[in-house]
Amino acid sequence: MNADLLHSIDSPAELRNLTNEQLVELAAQIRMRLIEVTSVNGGHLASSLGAVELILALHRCFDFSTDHLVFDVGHQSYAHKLITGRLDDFDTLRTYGGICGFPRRDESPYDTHEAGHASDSLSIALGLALTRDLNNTDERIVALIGDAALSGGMAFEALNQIGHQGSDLTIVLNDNEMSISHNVGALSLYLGKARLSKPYTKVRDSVESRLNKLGRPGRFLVNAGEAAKASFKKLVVPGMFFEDMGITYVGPIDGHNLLALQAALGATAKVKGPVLLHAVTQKGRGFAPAEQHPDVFHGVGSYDASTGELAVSGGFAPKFTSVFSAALVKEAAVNPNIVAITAAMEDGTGLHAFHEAYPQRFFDVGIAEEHAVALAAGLALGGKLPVVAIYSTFLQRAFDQMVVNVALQEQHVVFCLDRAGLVGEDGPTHHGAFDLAYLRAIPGMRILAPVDAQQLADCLHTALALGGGPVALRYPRGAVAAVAGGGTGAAGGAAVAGGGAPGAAVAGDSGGTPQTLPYAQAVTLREGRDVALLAVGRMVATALEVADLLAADGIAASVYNMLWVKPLDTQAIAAASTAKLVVTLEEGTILGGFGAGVLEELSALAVEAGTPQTPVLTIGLPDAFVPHGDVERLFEDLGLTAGQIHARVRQALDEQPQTTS
Ligand SMILES: Cc1ncc(C[n+]2csc(CCOP(=O)(O)OP(=O)(O)O)c2C)c(N)n1
Repeated sequence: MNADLLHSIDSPAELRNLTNEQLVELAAQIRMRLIEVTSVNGGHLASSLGAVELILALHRCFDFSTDHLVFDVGHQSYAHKLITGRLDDFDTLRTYGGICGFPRRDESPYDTHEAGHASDSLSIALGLALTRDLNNTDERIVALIGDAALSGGMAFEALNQIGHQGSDLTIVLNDNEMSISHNVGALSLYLGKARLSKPYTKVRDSVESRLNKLGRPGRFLVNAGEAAKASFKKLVVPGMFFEDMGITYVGPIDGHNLLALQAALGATAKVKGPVLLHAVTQKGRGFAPAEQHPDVFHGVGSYDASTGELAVSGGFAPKFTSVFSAALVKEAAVNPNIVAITAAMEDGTGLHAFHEAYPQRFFDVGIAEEHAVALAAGLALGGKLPVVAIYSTFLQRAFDQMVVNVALQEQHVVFCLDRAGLVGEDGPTHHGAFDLAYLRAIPGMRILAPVDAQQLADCLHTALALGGGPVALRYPRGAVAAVAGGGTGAAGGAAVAGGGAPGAAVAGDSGGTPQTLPYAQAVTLREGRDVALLAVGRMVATALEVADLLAADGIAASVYNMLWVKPLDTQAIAAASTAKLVVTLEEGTILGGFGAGVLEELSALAVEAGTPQTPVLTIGLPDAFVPHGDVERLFEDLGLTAGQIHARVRQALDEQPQTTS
C-alpha cells in the first residue's frame, strides 16, 4: 500500500523532500481527495484535476511564503488548498463557514488574491511585480492563467503593459483547449496551432528525451539566465506572438510531466523580464467521466464518485435558465432579427438551444463581457435585435458599455441576467447582488424581474417588443418557484391570488403563449390596509408568506409583485403609501436597488402632497459581501426568511407612535 503522502505534508516546503515518484503518487492522492469531496459538495472538479501537477511543480520551484502565486478565476486552486494547510477542513469545501471554492486571503497567507472573475491575474501579478521593483525586494511573482481566461480583454491589456514594463514575472499558461465548453476565438486557434505545429513536436520530443535522461530536475539548462533565454528561443516557433510583445515564450510543454515542468520553471525563473510558460494540460485529468465530459465536470453538483453519474437535483421543476432558453428559441422563430450573444457561457445561460437552432445568429465572444455588450450595440446599430445573456455578476464588467454604447444611443438591446441574487456555494464573487442597483442608475434602462415561468416568457416577449433603448430581465439561479398569483396571466389584467400561471409542467417551456405585459404595471396579489409588502423576484413568494403570518396576528397586508423595477409602478406605490408601513423586499443590495427606488418615489409623493412620508422598511441584501454556502442558510443568516421578516415588520409597527383615530 502507498504511504499517505498527502497527510504527511505539513507545508509546501516539504514537497522539496519528495522524490519524483513520490510526487507522482502525491498527485494521485490529491486527485482522489478532490473526487471524494466534490462528489459530495460539488465544485470545479475538471479544472482542478487538470492543474494538479502545475500546482505541485510551482510549489516545488517557488517559495510562496514569500513569492506570490496569483490564480486566474481561482477555480483550479483545490490542490493548492490541500497542500497549504487546508487538508483537514477540505471536506467543508464550498459549504457555509467552510473552505471557499476560490482563493481567500482570510483562509491562508498562501492565497495572494481573491479571484472568481476571469482574466485579472496578469494585472494583479504585474501590480505585485511593480511593487517589488519599487521596493527593491526580490520576491518572485507567478500568474497561473487558463487559455480561455487569456482571451479576455483584461488579460490582453495586461500583456500589453507587461511587455512594455519588462519586469520579472512568470506567466504559466494552463492550456487545456477548454473554456467551460470548447474554447473559442482566434487566440485559441493560435494556441492550437502552437500545440500541433511540427517544430513543436520535434522540440518537445527532444526536450523530453533530454529531461528523461537527466533524471533530476534542475539540471536542464544549467546556465540559465541569458543563455537559457537563447536556448528557449530555439523552442519558440509557436510563441512568436508573445515574443514579439517582449515576453519570452517557453514551450509548449506537457503540463502533467512533473520533471519537465520543474525543469522549465526552474529555468524560466532565471530569465530576465517577463516569461510565459505554455503548459499543455488535460481538463478533468485522472477521472474518466471528467476527461470525457470536461464541460459537465467544470462546475458540477454532487455525483457518484465511482461512476461519475450526476445526482438529480431540484426534482422536475424547470429552471429559469431552461425557461429562458425555450422562450428565446420560440421568439427567434418568428423574428429573424433576433441574434444572441454569450461570453463563454453558452450552457450556463441556456443559449445552447438557440445556438443549435440558429447557428448563424449566435455569437460566443469568449470571456469578454465588455466586448459582448459593445458588439450588441454594433449589431443593434446595424438593425439587429441582440439578446445578451450574461450572469448578473459578470455583467458588472460591462457597465460602461451598457451606459455609453447602448443606453446613451438608445439601442434596443435585451439583457438577460441569469444568477441574479444569491447563487450559494460559489460565494461573494458570484452572487448577483448588484444588478438592480447598477442597472437602475442607467438612463433609459427598463428592468423586469419575473417570478415564474410564464412571467419570464412574458417579460422576454415584452422586452423584445419594447424598442427605444435597452431592457434587462433578471432572474435567479435554480428552479422556477410556483408562486401563487405570481404570474400575470392574460395580458393587460392584473392577476389576483391564484390567477397566475406558475411553474410549467414541461421542463423549460412556459407552456402558454407569451403575452405583452402592461408597461410599468405591478401585479396586485393581495389587498390589505395595514401594511404594504412590495416585492420583486424570488422575494414575492416570501412576501406572501409574511402576509399570511401577519394575517394570523390580525394585521392585513397588501402584497404587490412589482415586476417592473424600472420604471416603477407609481400608482401601486401611491396606493401602498396609505398603509401604516411600506416594506420592500428584494434579492439584491438595498443600496440603490429596488427598495431605494420605492423610497425615492414615496419621498417625492410626500413632498408633493406636503404630508409626512410613509415609513419604509427596506429588506434585501446588506451593504456587505455575502459569503458562500447553501442559499437557504444564507437567507437565514441575512434575516431574509419569512419568519424573520415578519418579526421585523411587527417590531417596526410596534415602534410606530400610536395615533388616536
Ligand atoms: C468575467 C468572467 N466571466 C465568466 C466567468 C465564468 N467562467 C469561469 S471559469 C471559465 C472558463 C475558464 O477557462 P480557462 O481559463 O481556460 O480555465 P480552465 O477552467 O479550462 O482551467 C469561465 C467562462 C468568470 N469566472 N469570469
